Amino acid sequence: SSVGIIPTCYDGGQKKSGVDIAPGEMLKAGLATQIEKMGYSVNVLPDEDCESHKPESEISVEGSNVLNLVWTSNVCKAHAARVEEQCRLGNFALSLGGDHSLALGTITGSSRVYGEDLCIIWVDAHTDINTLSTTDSGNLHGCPVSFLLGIETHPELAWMKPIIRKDRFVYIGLRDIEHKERKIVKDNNIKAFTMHHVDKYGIGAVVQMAIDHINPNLDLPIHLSLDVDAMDPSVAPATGTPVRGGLTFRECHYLCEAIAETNCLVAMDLVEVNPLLGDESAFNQTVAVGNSVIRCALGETLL
Ligand code: DIR
Ligand code: MN
Ligand code: MN
Ligand code: MN
Repeated sequence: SSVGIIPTCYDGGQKKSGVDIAPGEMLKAGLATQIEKMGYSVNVLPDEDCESHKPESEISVEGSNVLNLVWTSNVCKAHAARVEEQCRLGNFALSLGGDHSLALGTITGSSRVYGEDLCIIWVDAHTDINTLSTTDSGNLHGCPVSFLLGIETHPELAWMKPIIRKDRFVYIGLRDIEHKERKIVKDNNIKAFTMHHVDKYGIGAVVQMAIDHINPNLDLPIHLSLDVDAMDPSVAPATGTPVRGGLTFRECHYLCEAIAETNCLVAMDLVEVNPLLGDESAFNQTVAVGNSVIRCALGETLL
């Protein structure tokens, strides 16, 4: 089988530069060859030219301090088409970001092919479910889930036509949830496993419960959206918004292995690696762990 690696070096969904050089660094560290060695054929697509998608002027949204709405929309629309193409070819669609606003495109792309069957596992320290009116930071990487689940919409993002079902969406790894986001998660009945649940039940049971919730018969396609900040900063330090108390090295690898074991995984996002945050060893460590969890999700460590 084949893996399409789709790099999009976008950093406009948040304010720290550096997240845009992650795909290049992950590829330089050997990601494509590593996946080839596992027996896949790998097609590395060119980097998206994000600068060319920058509008002459941004729009402002009333009652919102959102930044880069048009730019993010343009980049994600282009990225969605590339993910869609890989899925249509029957390839595993591996998106390398970039910040997590890219998920507006990644999941729209896969859902165009897999429709309402598509299940999402969102692994993150954060819920990323702010709306245009609840976001304090104005950073769109804190908002993609609200658009994907149809909780928020904006004419600029009308191309998304979100069809992700709330009962086929689940969080794992949460520990930094804003007050207004908590209300959105509860009001919409979205299944969420926080780090509290990981401590209480163990990662094995949490992943089992998460998969049982979205895909009990293991007959539906799964898209894994993995924000490296889900991992503990001691494991993945080079990221824009580290939060202590995250998934250990093995917990995150186990999670990816368990998802690989379902044979349902069709697409994955690896986002929020920022090689410029921290020293060289933090950088190398985070790039390496990013590549390592990707290989696990593709089944590397399974017998
Ligand atoms: C915060 C931080 N909740 C925000 N979010 C994220 O800006 O909306 N950090 N996603 O990675
Ligand atoms: Mn930049
Ligand atoms: Mn996060
Ligand atoms: Mn995120």
